[in-house]
Amino acid sequence: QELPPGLIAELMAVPPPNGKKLAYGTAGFRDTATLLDSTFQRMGVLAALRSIACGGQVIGLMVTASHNAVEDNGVKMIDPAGSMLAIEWEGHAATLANARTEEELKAILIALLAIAAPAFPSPSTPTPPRPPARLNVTLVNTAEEENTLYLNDKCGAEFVQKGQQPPKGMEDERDKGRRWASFDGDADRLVYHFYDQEGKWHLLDGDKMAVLAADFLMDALKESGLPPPGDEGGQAGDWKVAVVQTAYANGASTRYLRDKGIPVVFAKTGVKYVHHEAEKYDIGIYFEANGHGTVIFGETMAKAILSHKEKLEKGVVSESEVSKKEKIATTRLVCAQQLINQAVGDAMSDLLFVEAVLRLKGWDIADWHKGLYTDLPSKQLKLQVQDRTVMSCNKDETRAMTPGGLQEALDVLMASSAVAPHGRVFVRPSGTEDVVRVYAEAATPEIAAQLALDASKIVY
Ligand code: NG1
Ligand code: ZN
Repeated sequence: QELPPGLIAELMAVPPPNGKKLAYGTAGFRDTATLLDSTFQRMGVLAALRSIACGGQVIGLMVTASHNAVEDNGVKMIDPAGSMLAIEWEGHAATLANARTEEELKAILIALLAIAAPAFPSPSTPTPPRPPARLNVTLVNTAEEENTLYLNDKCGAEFVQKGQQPPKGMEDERDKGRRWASFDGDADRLVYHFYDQEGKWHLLDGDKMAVLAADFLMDALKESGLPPPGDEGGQAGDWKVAVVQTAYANGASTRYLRDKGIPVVFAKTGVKYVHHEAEKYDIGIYFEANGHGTVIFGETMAKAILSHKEKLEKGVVSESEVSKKEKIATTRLVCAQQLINQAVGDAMSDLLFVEAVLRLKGWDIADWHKGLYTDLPSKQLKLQVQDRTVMSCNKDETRAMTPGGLQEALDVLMASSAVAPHGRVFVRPSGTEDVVRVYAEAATPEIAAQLALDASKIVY
């Protein structure tokens, strides 16, 4: 196997930045945009090699630093199933990104070509691209619209959710009652928002999606008549379904789920932790308040749903009103599994899922907003501290373990009658920024803001 002529020269013309070791982290390469020219070019080459290794299937390259400011940039590679790049290839990516001399580049590329296309590659047909589905959407804040618009600048899921404010471009939307969605730069976060009849703006965050999904799937599961797991005995309720939340989940959503008998478990903040926890269930539903999330179905459950559907279709079960209802509910479970991206939270498939559920329920966004629970007012702050590593938390990050005395002081705040009922505050060091985050919620926005402020004073 030979490298295409001119490739090395092209790559040598864009050298990697001096004195910088580039690393492929959990979210790919992330750095200041000016340092990543060579990396972007080389990831294009690596994507081609990875595609060869996957029998010609489509490989994705996501170009953005998610919700970060426009000066930051990032590039991560996505495998054909829509999941993160296979772990062995993360190392290849880093080696290629850091190769400096012509010889180094040549050696690594020849080695990768040999890995990607072993001497006698078996012929395989590439997957044809699927025809795009049509959805009638209005786009705002696009680059074409305005030359001065930057990614995530006064718009995007982070701006809307953390700031609890509408994005730029919504000024004329009052009175229209339309529903809007905000993604982040790499389209793995989704939040909804709208103006109500009175012209008041409302946010529907990840918690609202988790509850909508849980309600819908629990109803479908009950109505499907799906037999319990295992060969004999048992009850339909033996299937393990849970919603995984983080400490940032609005307390009203947790209460709503528990009141409905839907189990809620808590995991550490960050997609990898919540995803991992959700994998322990037959149906694991997870959404972070900021809009990351999805639903995953365990293998046994997925198989059981399919064989139940077959049985119903073959008429093994009698053709009654009950079985008609069961068929519809089972089809819904099958479709939900196909629509939702189970590899990773994905704003586009989450959006299609929400749209489908709303349509089936006959709900508009105001119904969704009012129909489940009312958010407790909350307030989040970011604190610049000298050394955030002195702070550590318990396993699900609901309590601060160090420095000593911090949690006790927060407990005193929460016990005060001024914040009762529903007052809750916690602090944790961010895993992605050099800050400590403070989250407070309470019965009114004023009390929540005061609670966050009082907690900040304790941290400083
Ligand atoms: P940190 O910076 O550790 O709070 C943030 C988000 C997480 C997750 C990660 C990226 C909040 C409060 N935190 O983490 O939910 O999205 O970025 O994976 O939104
Ligand atoms: Zn993102």
